Amino acid sequence: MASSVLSLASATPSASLSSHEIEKGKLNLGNSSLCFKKEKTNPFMKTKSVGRISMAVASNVSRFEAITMAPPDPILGVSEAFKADNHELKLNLGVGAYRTEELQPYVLDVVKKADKLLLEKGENREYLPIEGLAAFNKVTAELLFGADNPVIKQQRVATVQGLSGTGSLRLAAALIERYFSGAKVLISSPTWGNHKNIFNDARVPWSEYRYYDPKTVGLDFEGMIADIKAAPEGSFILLHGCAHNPTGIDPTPEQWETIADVIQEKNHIPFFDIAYQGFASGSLDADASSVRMFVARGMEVIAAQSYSKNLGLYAERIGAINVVCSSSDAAARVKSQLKRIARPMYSNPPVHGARIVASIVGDATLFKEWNAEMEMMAGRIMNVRQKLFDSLSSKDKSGKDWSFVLKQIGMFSFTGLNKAQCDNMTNKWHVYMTKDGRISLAGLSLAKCEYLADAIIDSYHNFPLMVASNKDHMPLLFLIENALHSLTTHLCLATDAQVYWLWES
Ligand code: PLA
Repeated sequence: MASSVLSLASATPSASLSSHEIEKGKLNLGNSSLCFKKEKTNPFMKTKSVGRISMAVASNVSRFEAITMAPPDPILGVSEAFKADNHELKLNLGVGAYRTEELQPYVLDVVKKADKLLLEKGENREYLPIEGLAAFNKVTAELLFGADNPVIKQQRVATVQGLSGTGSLRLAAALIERYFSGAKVLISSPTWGNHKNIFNDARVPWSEYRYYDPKTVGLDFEGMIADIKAAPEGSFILLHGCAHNPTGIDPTPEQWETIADVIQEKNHIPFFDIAYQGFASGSLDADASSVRMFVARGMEVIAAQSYSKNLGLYAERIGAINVVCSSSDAAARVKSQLKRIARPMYSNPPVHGARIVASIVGDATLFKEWNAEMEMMAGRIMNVRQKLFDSLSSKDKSGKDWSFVLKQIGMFSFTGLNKAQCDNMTNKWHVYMTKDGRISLAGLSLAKCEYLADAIIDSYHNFPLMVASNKDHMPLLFLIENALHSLTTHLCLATDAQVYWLWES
């Protein structure tokens, strides 16, 4: 906030101000009392003229006074809290970022090679066109749809390089807002936290379809289908192409077919967010099969891609938005409008990461190496998943079935821990995670699995009982907060002396 400032400025041409802008007043300077004229040009800055001397007095009130403090981001804010903790056992399972077994960030060898080649070749730093690097746009569409997909040959895909997955989703949201006024986007419940922000900021109305069933710790397929059927005709249905975030639960190939049937019947538009291609199964092709199946049906499809995870290009902000249209003419028009939206937002996208992607995918040897590294990363996460399950099963003597950990795929495990239990994970065990109960297995090492299992078992079994009996004399407000939270997000079942909290979507 600005402190009070008294400045002596040159004479103010008060004569040039209209009479209603000048107000007569008095100025006290120490013991002397002087006449002055107050100019009411700025309510926060009082300019005082004494003869040829004018004094600007900035008041203590900031013009940004009405702006309140924003809460920390539920995902990226976790990393900030983690950094501030000095405990030696602390573990960051918040953001979905791949770490080595030593829990260090990982730059893919193939990215280092591509970097070196680009350096040797000598890159210029000219602006890219608004739609991004042409070589990148070509390979990114081919990676997603398959190089020999007819939609590519027929030039029916409008591809624009976006600011990674988030920026690409935002472009599509703006397109929807501009050309499908009033149309709703249906998002899964739960979904990646930022989806709601993206559509809110773009002023696109959204509602949720059922996705996660806490009772089976699996997909609520019937609920999902019913909600998609009930949506107003022509809605956009946001689908996670693979490795659903946060649940790690994907539909089976048969279920995907049924989802496509319903979307087609209702004339909805499928909108894929595919941020983990290659990370779910280790295969780029297998992970794109949901998107390709919709396209093979002749449907118009929107798909946002990200290279943050599969190439580890997080901070390079590399991704794309693809709109598959029923004609090349429509695709050209859509692309022109996407460019029109991008230009005032950020003008044009970053070049270096786009060149990395284009050179890796465009070179058979590097492409092979990338696939091998992606398999290695996906494999490490699967190993950690197995070890966590083994540790939970052997340490927990309650008979609880932890097999959901193995059934989930991708970077995350959705533990079903409620907010109070998540708080216990962080406050007592220094395990940093999002409050929806999601843990990023990509941030876990084999060596830390037992520690994590101890933390989960403690939080799962002891913490609800602690709240229920208040044996630790928790402050009343704390209990009320947890009770309110439970009312809204949890189903509370009391059996005998125990209290079980079941996660509800
Ligand atoms: N879509 C989904 C489903 C995601 O999970 C993420 C990233 C993105 C898009 C966007 O990623 P990008 O902009 O980096 O390409 N989700 C992370 C990070 C990994 C985040 O929240 O930004 C997560 O921890 O959920």
